[in-house]
Amino acid sequence: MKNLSLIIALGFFQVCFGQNPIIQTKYTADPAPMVYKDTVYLYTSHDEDDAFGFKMKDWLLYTSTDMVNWTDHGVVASLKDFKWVNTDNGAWAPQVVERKGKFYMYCPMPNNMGIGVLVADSPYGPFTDPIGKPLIKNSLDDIDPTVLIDDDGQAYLYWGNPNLWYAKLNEDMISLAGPITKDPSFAKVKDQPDPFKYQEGPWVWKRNNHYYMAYASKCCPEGIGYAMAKSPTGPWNYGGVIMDGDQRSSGNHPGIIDFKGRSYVFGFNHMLRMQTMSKHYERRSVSVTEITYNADGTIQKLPFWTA
Ligand code: FUB
Repeated sequence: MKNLSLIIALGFFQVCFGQNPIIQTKYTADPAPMVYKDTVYLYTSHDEDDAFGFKMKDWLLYTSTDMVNWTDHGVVASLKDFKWVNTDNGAWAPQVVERKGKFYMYCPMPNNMGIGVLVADSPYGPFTDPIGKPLIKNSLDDIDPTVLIDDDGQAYLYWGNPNLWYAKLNEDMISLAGPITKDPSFAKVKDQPDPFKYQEGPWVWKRNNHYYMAYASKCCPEGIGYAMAKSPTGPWNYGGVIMDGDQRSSGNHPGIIDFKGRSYVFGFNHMLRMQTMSKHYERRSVSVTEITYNADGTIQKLPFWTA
């Protein structure tokens, strides 16, 4: 019966929304796309089907070479891969980056246990924990890691809700090369305007010498905002909104890539959950749509997820 509902939902959404949500056989969130060679590797978190509240045990992988057809590779990593994690709930938003043929997966840990890192020789895994402890254990903000490897080889790790934090990584990608800093551009100052409305889910990238930080903006419903800078450590200037919050999307978590000459934003929404009439709120669905950059590097605002 559950499968029948999903098939009906799939037909409905293909008529109404084209290919979105792109994953319709499982509930997925926190998309972390990685372009490697001619393929998009889409890592996601995974909302369990039978859960009430967040129930997230593992991370999934989907691949595509055309952004239309997606292959399901199932679970690529789970909380069990971290020996120092003693719960089976809390596999939140990850990101995988490649450096010199190795693949590093940065994973937030449940209950403020910090941010861990896994490494593999292939984007498909197997991923193992090279340090046996958290890479980041700094504050209650320690979720939602995102990584930039700059053109000079220096890598930066950013994370945080409701503050944005960052630190340099060593070339080994599994140790810090400097202090942890709370980014002042995104900081909320009492009685001062806060144009960024940063909440969580940072996603960093560099394009045409502009540094970008997209993020989920101001909760419930969260939209996708972004900032731009001339350096990886700011100062950041508010760029605008890529997508407004919408009642069909209580949260959000952007992942932005260029692939085969086009640019895309991934995120998630509740369209599949609403269609299947699920009462469980934390059942999300990854979606994707094209974005367009203006000549000055700013990003054109989109309506809600389109095909
Ligand atoms: O999926 C769990 C949490 O919800 C993520 O860490 C946040 O970014 C939000 O998507």
